[in-house]
Amino acid sequence: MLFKSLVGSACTLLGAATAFKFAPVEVQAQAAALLHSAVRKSSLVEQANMRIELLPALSDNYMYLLIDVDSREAAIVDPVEPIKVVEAVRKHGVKLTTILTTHHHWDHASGNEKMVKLMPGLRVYGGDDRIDAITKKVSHSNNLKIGSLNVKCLYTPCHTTGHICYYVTKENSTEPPAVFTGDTLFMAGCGKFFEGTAEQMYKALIEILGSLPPETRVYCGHEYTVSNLKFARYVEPDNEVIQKKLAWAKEKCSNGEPTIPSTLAEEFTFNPFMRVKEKSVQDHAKQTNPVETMRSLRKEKDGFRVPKE
Ligand SMILES: N[C@@H](CCC(=O)N[C@@H](CS)C(=O)NCC(=O)O)C(=O)O
Ligand SMILES: [Zn+2]
Repeated sequence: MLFKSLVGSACTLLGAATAFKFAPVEVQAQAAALLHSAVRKSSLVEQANMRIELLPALSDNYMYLLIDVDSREAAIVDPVEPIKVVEAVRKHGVKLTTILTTHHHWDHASGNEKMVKLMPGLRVYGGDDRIDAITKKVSHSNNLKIGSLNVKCLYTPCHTTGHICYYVTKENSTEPPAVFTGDTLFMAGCGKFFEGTAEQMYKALIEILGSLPPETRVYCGHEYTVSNLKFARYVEPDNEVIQKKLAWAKEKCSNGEPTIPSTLAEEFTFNPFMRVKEKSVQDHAKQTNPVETMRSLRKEKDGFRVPKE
């Protein structure tokens, strides 16, 4: 699954990875990862209490360094490239205490063992026994702390049966919270239903994530925004928000900049999987029920050929 994603990435800069298309699949994967990592820029989202560094990894994954500004304690989400994490931790001069793992797939969890070797004593959280180096299995509504930040675990099974999203708040802060959504909610899309159903993704996107404050910033597991918005445009050709966002996302990607984060309020305006209650989306799917619309959209996207433009 992942080798394919490494060479067929949504945000292929200069199309460079395609030069390796006749090489063995492992070489393709390594070449694509190197090319992408070299050109994708990291970026920092700063708030008074919470600092989040977006660290591009592999061809289109994100790792996130979450820093509590008050205590200088930090957590890392899905550290698939540990050396990059260590460099970022040193750069910020923070104390890394925790790994937050969204799910067990290797493009998210395979750095855990090395991370723990490099920085012994790390707490490793996740919702699945298949997660490497896990020290504490969490479930829905479990709370943990990164310094003064509160992290609430949201159980969102479907992409995998043990998928967890992490919702981060700071008490008495007027600034927006953050949610790390792994491969459940992507900007303008959602994860494939590898181990779950449309009912579960509906619950995850609409009932659990969708009921967080609308200003919540969404930090997802992959840079798939351009290809997701092309599918969104196909579902809702008359939705101008999608067209504008697509032009913006293409520009960002061509500069090697992330399109992340979005907000939940924004997702409800352009993400077809968050818009399954909208008539325009239901009409496209030839359905009248939101869960059936979700099922139909996912099936359609699984076979969708992303247009060049
Ligand atoms: N469509 C992906 C293919 C890779 C893939 O299957 N990715 C998984 C996560 S590792 C997924 O759930 N993708 C969601 C989707 O394709 O809509 C891409 O743009 O590169
Ligand atoms: Zn993934």
